Amino acid sequence: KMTLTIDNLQVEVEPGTTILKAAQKAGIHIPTLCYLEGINEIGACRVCVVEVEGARNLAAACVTPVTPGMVVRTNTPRVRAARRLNVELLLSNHKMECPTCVRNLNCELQALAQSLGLRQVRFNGLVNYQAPDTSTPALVRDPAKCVLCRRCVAVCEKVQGVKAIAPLERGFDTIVAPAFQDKLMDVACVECGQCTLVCPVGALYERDYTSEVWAALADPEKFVVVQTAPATRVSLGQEFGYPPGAINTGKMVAALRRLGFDRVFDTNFAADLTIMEEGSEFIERFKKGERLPLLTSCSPGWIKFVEHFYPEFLPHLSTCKSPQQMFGAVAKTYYAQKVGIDPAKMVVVSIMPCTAKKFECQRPEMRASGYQDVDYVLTTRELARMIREAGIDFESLPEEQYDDPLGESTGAAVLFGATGGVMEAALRTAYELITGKELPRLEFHEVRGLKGIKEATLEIDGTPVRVAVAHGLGNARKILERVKGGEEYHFVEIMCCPGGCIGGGGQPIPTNEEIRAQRMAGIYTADERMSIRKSHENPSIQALYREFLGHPLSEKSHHLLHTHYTP
Ligand code: HC0
Repeated sequence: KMTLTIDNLQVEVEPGTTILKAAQKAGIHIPTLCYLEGINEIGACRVCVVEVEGARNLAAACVTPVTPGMVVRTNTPRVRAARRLNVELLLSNHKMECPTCVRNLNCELQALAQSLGLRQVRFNGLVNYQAPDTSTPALVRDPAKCVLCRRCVAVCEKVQGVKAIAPLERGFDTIVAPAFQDKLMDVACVECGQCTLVCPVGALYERDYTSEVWAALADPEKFVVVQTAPATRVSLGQEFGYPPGAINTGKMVAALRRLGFDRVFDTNFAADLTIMEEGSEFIERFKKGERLPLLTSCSPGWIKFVEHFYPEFLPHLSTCKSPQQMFGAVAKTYYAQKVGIDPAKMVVVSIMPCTAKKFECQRPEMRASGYQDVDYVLTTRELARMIREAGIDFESLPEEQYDDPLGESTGAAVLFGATGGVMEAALRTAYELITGKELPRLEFHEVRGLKGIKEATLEIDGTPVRVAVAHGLGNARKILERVKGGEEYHFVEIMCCPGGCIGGGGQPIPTNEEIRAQRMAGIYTADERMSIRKSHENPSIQALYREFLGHPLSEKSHHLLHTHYTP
């Protein structure tokens, strides 16, 4: 331990601690912008400068380690002037269109300018007015708003291991972009949107489809059906002042009805369906010892990652489409027939915590119904915008129920929203289908929690089944390398985003480690609250097989619910 003085307070910390961390310990807030704990600690923006006694220059608190007896001042005229000047310079080459910016009122630069008392920008810097990159169906990159903090670059490289973007050029010409300033569409970007979660400003954000959805809702010819992803029910509330992880399923359903959707259904229904199909696929492959480990296939950023970086693993992917896509295919066939609606007039909208789902629904493989199975994907953030635009008071909404039958689901399905959930849901069903016995305990704690890689060996009927779970593509890479190195697993769940969908790139901002943990707790509570907690016990799924599909892995199932990804 060592002692230093910050603003006349004695602080005791471990050697190697930064001034920023030491100040936090003392309850002193030092503003930051480029700093992202453990991911981007580069001292680039110089917003966190402080005075260190005896030093000539101001020090960036986020990267300067403390020394014994150090005397730090965080709130002097010189410090305040420097911080203001640094932010003023950032604003001088920033496209300031705050009232119309997607991040207005949730922008770190705006908040900084306010908290530092900045009232004017005296300089005119060179703004990069290059047109925003709208080449992908999922993301928009606007260089004119970029403050070069490099948080997106760090997340893309260090957390996701993708490296789609980097700082290019020098000085005023510096730009964060794909190599050679190619379009995002033309590089190995997986469209996960983790960059949009860490961007402090409006330089990276989701491609917005709200106007298309408003138009469909206003069209009397269209029958507009909506599905909500597992993770959205524990995150949407954050946009309306609820604590992260608060379970707002009923209010979300009520809001969607008030927006005018003709039917409000649940992706969780299709998650149960996925378990029936993927569980059966696993049992089949496990028995034959074929193409093991089976890799889950429901996370579209992960699929794109395999396609770009590990095509040799494509045969290992489950042939199951994701629940979002299974839902679309079932809605435009089974449900349309059941209620006598022309699928050509049906519009399927998804509310997802994910930006890559926007890409997924436009993939050519996803037209099994004869139409594009899912028409539009809105992120949790876009739904919040629609609710606000419609003038709906979220807090005073009643708790409403999903419509039948594609709204019925189980506790297993909601687990999909957190890392380990698909595995746990699959095990609940696979165990009972293999053994014919009831599970002695429902929870598989081995695959829960936020640890990057989770491994377990479970006994099913005396046979050891070795499973692994990874979230965040950096961890996915590690697992795939282990498999290449000879490590034997039978079943591996991979989710593209840290934490799984609760940490998806379309979730409310901020999304950080603490918030992920809170949303994860919400997911487990939501599971406990369900009266049925195993996918194979969902009566509406049983009816779907009885009335339409026949049985899991039937010909019809294969046609509608499965696909193949080819290199
Ligand atoms: Fe997910 Fe899904 S669980 S990917 O994370 O499998 O996005 O929430 O909707 O499709 O169900 C996202 C979340 C989904 C799908 C489901 C899966």
